[in-house]
Amino acid sequence: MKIRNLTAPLTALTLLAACAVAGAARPATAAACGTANAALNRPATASSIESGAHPASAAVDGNSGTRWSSAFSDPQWIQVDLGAAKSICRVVLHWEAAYGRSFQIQTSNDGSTWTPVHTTSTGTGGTQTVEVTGTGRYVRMYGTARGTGWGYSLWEFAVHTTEGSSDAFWGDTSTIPPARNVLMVKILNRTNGRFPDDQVFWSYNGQVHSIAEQPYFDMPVNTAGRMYFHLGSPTSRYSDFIEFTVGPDVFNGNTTRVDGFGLKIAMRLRAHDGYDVEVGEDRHIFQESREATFQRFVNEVPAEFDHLAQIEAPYRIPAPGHSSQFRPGGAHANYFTGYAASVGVQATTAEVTGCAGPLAERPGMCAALNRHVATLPESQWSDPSLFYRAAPANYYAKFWHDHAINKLAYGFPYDDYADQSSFISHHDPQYLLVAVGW
Ligand SMILES: [Ca+2]
Repeated sequence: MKIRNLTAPLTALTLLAACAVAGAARPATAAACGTANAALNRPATASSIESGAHPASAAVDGNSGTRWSSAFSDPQWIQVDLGAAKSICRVVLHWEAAYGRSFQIQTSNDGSTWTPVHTTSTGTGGTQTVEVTGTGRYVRMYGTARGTGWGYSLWEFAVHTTEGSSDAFWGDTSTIPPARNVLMVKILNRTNGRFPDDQVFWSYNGQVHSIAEQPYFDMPVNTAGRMYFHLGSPTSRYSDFIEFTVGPDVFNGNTTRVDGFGLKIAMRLRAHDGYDVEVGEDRHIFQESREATFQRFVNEVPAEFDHLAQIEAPYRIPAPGHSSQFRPGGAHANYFTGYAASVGVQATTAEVTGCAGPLAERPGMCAALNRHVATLPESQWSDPSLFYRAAPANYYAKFWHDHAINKLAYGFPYDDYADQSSFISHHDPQYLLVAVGW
């Protein structure tokens, strides 16, 4: 079960519970990818086996002389359980002669909902090293077209993670002091030198500090909290926030684009059990200039959405519902209305993008409208590969997904439907890193 974004209209803040686990990867550079095989001797299962001599476990036993082999049909899969959510940066497939020509590498937190992190239809067999960015407890090779008349057969299926590797983006985590409250929050200046540390401000519950004064905050239990960030001055219009609920032994929270984009934000949650995931804008967005990101938005969204990067520039890119052009009387007031009506929903465009009015209590339908899958059978509303394929769709939300770590973002209030949001939650938290960019 998932929560609605805290900024959603009519949100019941009490719905926040430690029941959801979303995760996103640290997009790892090759240098930051660990060398250990995280799949080694982990539990593996497969869609089928050719015979008892070729079990799934033979692909993760570290022995190059043993292999898994499937039945001679499509599709077939093999998956491995890493034991806990990990940031996955590389998968190595050591194919036997029976290789997969078309297959995906997929990740999952629950073993049932899968996210593709690599897709190919031109596999050539041999030893294939695939650089990926994803997070999950489970990693799966999902084959849809075999390269031969035989099945799929892997001598070894190796998975590499960022665990234990260094990552310049998040800096040195060994010096983070232990929390006396629930978890230690550290705010990082990732403005690429645009602002010095004494001009990067955070505020929470009446406290205001620059990073230069105080980069750490020992987070206590709270309900529906927000931490705000300002660049330049404590009241600058260059501002954004994260939102969270912190229990005695749990952190629940997310980055959000539900209201708008103000600053590039990413956060990484580390727990004492090794859980270590991140969400928010990806490294590429952090690295490029603010001007480039605004221009990227204009370049990538359809014309109806261009103005969002202009009407509050250079401070914000507001969500569609905050633009008069998408409201009654505006140039694009009818952008979603016909599409919504085609599936029996009488809602304004702003009600669609804001999951308000008749959609306030309909998470699935609101998400389906925003993602343009509403006319498909409801059974397909949770398939991310079908999302945003045609207009009308919430291309504002799509943009933030396209440029988010693991493509997870809160682009509209019910964007947690089908596990697409940037919500993360874990018990026994150790620290939360928050990167603030320009
Ligand atoms: Ca083997």
